[in-house]
Amino acid sequence: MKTVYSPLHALQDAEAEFIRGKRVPSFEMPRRAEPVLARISHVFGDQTIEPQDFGTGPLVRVHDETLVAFLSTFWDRWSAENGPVDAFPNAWPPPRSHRLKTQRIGAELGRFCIDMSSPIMEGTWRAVSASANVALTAQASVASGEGCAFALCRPPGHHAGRDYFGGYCFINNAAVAAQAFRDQGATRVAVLDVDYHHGNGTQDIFYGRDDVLTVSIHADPALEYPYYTGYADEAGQGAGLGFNLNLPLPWGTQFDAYGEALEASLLRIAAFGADALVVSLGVDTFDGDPISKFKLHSDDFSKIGRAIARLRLPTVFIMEGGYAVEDLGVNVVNALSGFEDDFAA
Ligand code: SP5
Ligand code: ZN
Repeated sequence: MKTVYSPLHALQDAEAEFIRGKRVPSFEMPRRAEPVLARISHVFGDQTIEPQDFGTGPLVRVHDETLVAFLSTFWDRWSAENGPVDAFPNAWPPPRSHRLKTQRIGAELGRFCIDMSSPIMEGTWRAVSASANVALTAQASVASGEGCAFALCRPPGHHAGRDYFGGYCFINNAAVAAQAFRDQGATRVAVLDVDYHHGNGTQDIFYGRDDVLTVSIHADPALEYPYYTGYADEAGQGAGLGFNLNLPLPWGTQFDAYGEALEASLLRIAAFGADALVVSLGVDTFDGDPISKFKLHSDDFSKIGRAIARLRLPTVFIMEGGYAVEDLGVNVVNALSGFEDDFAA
């Protein structure tokens, strides 16, 4: 399988995030890409390419222009006032407030940023736009008949919504890729999100639409980030009603129950009649993951890949979460090679 990768990801290098009041080293770090890249070249050989530059056009197809403008200009404004300090919000607009009246930089940060895990630093925009270009290059490769491709995206994307960012995510790489398929003539596109956390951003972007089916298998949001979305009763709205499927699962979930949710997801996607598939591939469902509580083993990721291959759809895999860095390469590549083994067969 062809992999798209950009070394610019390393420019997003957060020193810290805040968990339970504590400032801790960020779980989402540049080092995450290294074992994945190493395992890719070990298993697939030298099929790694650099992204092309698609500019911001494809990004504003799924995000508000205000978010894209904010992310691309924030650092210059912030660092002029505050010096080279990683930016975290310290205020958020409460419900029923005048969220648009102030243009003070910290206040603007609070209206776009939903949490304290996703600091903006000098290289953030270059890393984030490279990550989106990685996704778009993989999508273009699949659209031109490649069958499948892997976008080794960093930072990840699935928590970024139409007009907000957080959860280590700034631009929704999977949504950008899905929309690119639509804009190039695909009638129906499915996004399958297997990251441990609900793909709230992807859901948000496509919630009112029936041309992009969003399916997410994740930890029960009553227990886990992102807490406020990801429940089973969120089915879409308006024309999109019936085109969002959430499959929340309890802490401790092993492959038996996970596999059943996966089968239900694949049945829904097959019934939808998708022309193309985007997989938000998080492997933080691994039992050794430091921030998660599912119990999948490395060989279970091969099963996930093989199951997805049965859809026989042009497929772009987009890297999302996964924080057990030592095992990341094997887990990600098990999913990809499981897919490829059964896809070709
Ligand atoms: C892309 C992605 O996987 N983003 C995940 C963002 C999760 N941020 C909240 C982390 C909360 C961790 N709580 C458990 C602490 C265990 N020591
Ligand atoms: Zn995750």
